[in-house]
Amino acid sequence: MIFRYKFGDPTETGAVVDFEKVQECTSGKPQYFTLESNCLSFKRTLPQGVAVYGLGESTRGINKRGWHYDSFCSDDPIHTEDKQSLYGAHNFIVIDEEKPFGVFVDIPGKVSFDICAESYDTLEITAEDGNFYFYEITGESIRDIVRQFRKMIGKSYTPPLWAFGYQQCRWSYPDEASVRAVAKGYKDAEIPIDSIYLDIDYMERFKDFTVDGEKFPDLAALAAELKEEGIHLVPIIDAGVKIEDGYDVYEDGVEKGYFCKDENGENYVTAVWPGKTLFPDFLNSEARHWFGMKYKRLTDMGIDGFWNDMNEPAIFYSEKGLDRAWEYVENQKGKPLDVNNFFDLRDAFVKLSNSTEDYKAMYHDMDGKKVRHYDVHNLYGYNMTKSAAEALDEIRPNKRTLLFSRASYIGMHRFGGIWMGDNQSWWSHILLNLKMLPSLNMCGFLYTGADLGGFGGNCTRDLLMRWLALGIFSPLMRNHAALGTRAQECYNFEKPEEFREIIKLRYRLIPYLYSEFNKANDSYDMMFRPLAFDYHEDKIACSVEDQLMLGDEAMIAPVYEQNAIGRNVYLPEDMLLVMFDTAESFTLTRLEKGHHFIEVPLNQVPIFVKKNRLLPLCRPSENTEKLSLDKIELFGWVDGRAEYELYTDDGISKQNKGERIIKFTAENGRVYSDCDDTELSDGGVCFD
Ligand code: MIG
Repeated sequence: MIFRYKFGDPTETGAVVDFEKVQECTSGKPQYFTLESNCLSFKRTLPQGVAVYGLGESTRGINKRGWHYDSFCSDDPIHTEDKQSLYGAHNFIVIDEEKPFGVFVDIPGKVSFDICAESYDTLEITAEDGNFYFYEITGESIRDIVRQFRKMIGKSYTPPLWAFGYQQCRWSYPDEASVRAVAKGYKDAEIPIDSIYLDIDYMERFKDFTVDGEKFPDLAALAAELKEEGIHLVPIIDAGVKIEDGYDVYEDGVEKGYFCKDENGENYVTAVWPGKTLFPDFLNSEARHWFGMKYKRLTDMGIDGFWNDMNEPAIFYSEKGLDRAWEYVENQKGKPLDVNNFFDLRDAFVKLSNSTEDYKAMYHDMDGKKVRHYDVHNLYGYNMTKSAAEALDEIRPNKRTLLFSRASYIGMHRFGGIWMGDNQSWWSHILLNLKMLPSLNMCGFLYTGADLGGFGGNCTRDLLMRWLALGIFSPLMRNHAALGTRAQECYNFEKPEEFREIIKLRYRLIPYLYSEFNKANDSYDMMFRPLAFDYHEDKIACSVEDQLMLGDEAMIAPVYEQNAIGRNVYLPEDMLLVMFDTAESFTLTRLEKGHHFIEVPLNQVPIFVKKNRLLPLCRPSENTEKLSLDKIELFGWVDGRAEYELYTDDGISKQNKGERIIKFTAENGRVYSDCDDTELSDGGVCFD
């Protein structure tokens, strides 16, 4: 059951699309919370041990209890425990009481979730302004509540199949030659790859939808040349539009009035990479369509994937803010500096970036209604991505485009995926990557992944190896690194053949991952789940925060500590351990429910398969285009009978995806399928 309470006069965010099961409650008094008189703050006492799940992209644990989170899309590249906000605003939680229930706060502005941080047993949700919808969802289990929520917010974005291939990014590959060198590097090392990214330097002076003609004299030809090798080029699009005379996107947008304004209706001048910029008013439907259609300039060059960046929006400074800072500094000149004004002086310019003052001074025209940016802040990146997705639907009808964003809000999951932003080359960020996967799945984000190897800082070989051993399971598998950091392409490390094997294993897994992705999407379910969701009666399983269930077949437990020879793994039931030492050679071990220390050498990847389930792996290939289902190897521990239904489709069309299910069965010591074109091998199956 879903109950909705309306407070004030909420802005429609578009997060919810299916109202069939939603019951409007006019009482204004939620069942599970006590409401403070100002109607902004909801409180509930949580007995010790009650876990809270959700909040999508955020710091800390899978169980969110014990910290205060703020939903406010933030450009913050240091994802440490003390942080309260990251790039996304995902206001959905499930409280695991005896009768579990879910809460979704549909508010375009800031809302905070103090989950037993201030007071050890109090959950307090506080909205900053009084206009929002508050949803309470009841159900039989956590998973059931998540499914109801997901159905209410609608199906998730589905990328093309090639977006499940291995992807290489860097800030930046600044010219044609460096892009070709990456393609060659992978080819020479015989490491499979499906795409190479273009970061901001491909543009002419960082202007959206332009290409620097000197560094990339013929992008269309380059895209075509790479596509011959099965590699897609994926350019970045930034939110800010450069102010430059003669730049048509700027001039046209100004003329049509499509940029964010100040209080008096003048364009709000900010600065980002291109220098002075204006922000398109993505909350205006005409502006949205106008900006989205610009992607055609790149699709006309054969581009079929994009990533949207800086759309929290990230602001280096605003013209007005800078004026104020100078004024302050000039005023201080010559004055004695004491402990108070010294720090103010020192920070005068630092504070200019991503400042609340700017968010409060910027305005949108929401189809006739003037709205302060700050109050709808969390909808900005969402609507940038919606702008692209809706236009791409027009530009490339019935074809899927790879599209993901940095900032997001629930609802955006229907239009694109997200990546987890600027993480660091830290061991702890492998674990953070793992923990975000199920939380994001709860909130509708299925196409997601972190910058493998870490964005900031220098990555070591062992870090990348271990991180890839997790990354091979996430739908978005992209290696990305920041400007000035050590080269992070796999072939730039010693023994590239060991990277080759791990990535080849990814390609063997793609049919399964694609199948589980689509099944999860179709049934509003989670592809990655905490053990607590599946083994709720098992206290130990409920406390596991470094393993995940993947689909209904597998469990993953990556090594995330440097110099570790292996790790402790908890098995909530009997499972088959498949230890891959290369993509195609492995050992099988039957393991009983309970605690195990599993040795995992650096180049190996463990996958745990539940008893009487089957995991189908195809042959490795150099890219997804060459991936075939002709030969499937099954893995599993069969005591009786096991089945798997593999979802397949053409991997590219939108409507009428041409679905086909191939069924595999293992029983009585043999395996078979209902598809004559697939040759099966049972090398990975143990029969009892
Ligand atoms: O302020 O385009 O998160 O992936 O490489 C940095 C340069 C801007 C932030 C993105 C990152 C990208 C970088 N961008």
